[in-house]
Amino acid sequence: MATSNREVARLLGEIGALLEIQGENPFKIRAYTRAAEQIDHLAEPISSLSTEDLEAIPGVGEAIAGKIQDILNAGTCAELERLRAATPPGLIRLLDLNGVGPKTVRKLWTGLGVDGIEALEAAARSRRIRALKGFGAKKEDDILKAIAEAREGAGRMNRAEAERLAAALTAAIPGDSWVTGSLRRGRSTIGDIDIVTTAPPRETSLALRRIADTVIDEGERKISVTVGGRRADIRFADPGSIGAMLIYLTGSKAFNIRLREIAGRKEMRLNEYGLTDRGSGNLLIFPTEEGVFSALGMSAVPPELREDRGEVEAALSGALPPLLDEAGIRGDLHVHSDWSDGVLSLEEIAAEGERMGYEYILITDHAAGIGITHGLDARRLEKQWQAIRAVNRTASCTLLAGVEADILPDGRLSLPDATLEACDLVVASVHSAFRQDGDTMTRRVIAALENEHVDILGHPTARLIGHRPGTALDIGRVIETAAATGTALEINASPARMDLDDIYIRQAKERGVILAIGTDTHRKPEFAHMRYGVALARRGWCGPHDVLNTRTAEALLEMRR
Ligand code: DGT
Ligand code: CA
Ligand code: CA
Ligand code: ZN
Repeated sequence: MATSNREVARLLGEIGALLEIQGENPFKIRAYTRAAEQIDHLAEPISSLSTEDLEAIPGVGEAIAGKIQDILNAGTCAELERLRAATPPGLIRLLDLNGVGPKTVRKLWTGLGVDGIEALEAAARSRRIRALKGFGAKKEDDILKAIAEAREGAGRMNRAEAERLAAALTAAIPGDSWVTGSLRRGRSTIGDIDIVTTAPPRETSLALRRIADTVIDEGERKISVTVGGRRADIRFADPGSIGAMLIYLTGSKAFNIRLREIAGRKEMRLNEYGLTDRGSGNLLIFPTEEGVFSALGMSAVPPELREDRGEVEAALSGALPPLLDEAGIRGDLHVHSDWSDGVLSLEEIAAEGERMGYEYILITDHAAGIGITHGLDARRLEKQWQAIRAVNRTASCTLLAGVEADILPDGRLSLPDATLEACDLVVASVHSAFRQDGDTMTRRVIAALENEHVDILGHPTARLIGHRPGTALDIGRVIETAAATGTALEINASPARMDLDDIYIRQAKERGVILAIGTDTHRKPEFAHMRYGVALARRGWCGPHDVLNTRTAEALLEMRR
């Protein structure tokens, strides 16, 4: 397979970062990082470009064009290999830490001899980092936090991968089965897959052996396997007592512990089999979760809330919040067409919207910007509006004429105000210079929120699960500004992003900020990712009034005026 634009961009970016770690010429460094940004956003495959076209890309001169050719032919180039050989390999991994860029890595390396994540953690814990010029106690804290985050995220699946594997497992199991664990709770990332089944253990074991890579552990109560390189735990249960088992295996662990306390207060003991009365020693079993909750004197807690974040108290006092559900979603607020980097035509998008039962879809093609070579400029955007109007004449799902404008590194937007003003709704997002320090990034995003034409901040932290940490954005300040300016924050439902995540969604909601769920669809199957966004919104305690997607198209347009 041809080397993708993303891969070429990644390797050029690595050269730029290594040059910076090595303290080489700033102009040379800038050329590589600029070329990487440009190539990441090229509309056509870079392997199809002539040398002449290559050299026409800003930042790409004769020298870099030659290296791109080598990368396309061999997957690497001499310059990259030279730099890798000269740099401790652990240093490159430090760049994946939130808020750590090449400049920081260079200082840590030259100033403290830090050569990897362990050495960095030791330096932070022994308070040696604050002594470096330009660093302080806060930076030290941030570094420790980033290390903890990186460990937490390591090796976790995104929801799409986890769902695919869970579906293969439940299809193979000869009987009824239920997905539990973090997947059922709707978390943005999944450590392992947990399934409860009433199928007979022996047959289940035989069936699973046919699709599993390995069987890790097998017993009467449970079998653990790996499929597609990922772990799955399958628990056996009797239909008559599956209620307590579903609760136990759905978790979270913190929620389970709280539930046991509640049982204890009622002189009962809760485990995965049922409730035991302390006095009589009788075991009460339940065929449903609701039965268990009701015996504990509380309302049934929706799986997405089961994190011990106040939901247990709310369920005990009958005060669980009303939650958003998929049926209440009237439309998708982030969709790309073939006018930019999507593959669907406007007609196909309208047809898909109709199939999903949507009243509207907000078309948000990329606007031209730094690093976005084939985004729409004001003129093409106006052309697109005509095309949208034409589709709307016959489609039952209305296309809204939006745009995904770029928030440039200095906080300006990539389209003139007059164009933004003429859009139905404007999404603005960060697509470049992800490693800006926290203060610069926060000011950049706040500047965009303060633009009166921006309605929604797209994928606020710009993280890519498993590939790129979120930016060093101060989300608390962004939430304050969003509340003050009435700008919505996106819940980007792409399984690769899940951005904002649950905790921030809840903070935003509590400050009165409106959320906007968008799938960031580029191809047809991605419309279905809406359910991941709804689950995240529920995890953030959002009700129907907390998201824009439950409003009618008229109400959305009204909001603009
Ligand atoms: P993950 O896999 O890291 O995404 O998160 P979970 O929540 O799926 O966690 P996992 O797979 O370790 O365990 C599945 C459920 O089993 C968990 O949500 C609650 C329950 N569980 C696991 N360990 C314990 C424990 O030590 N005590 C209690 N009460 N429950 C546990
Ligand atoms: Ca799990
Ligand atoms: Ca598990
Ligand atoms: Zn975007």
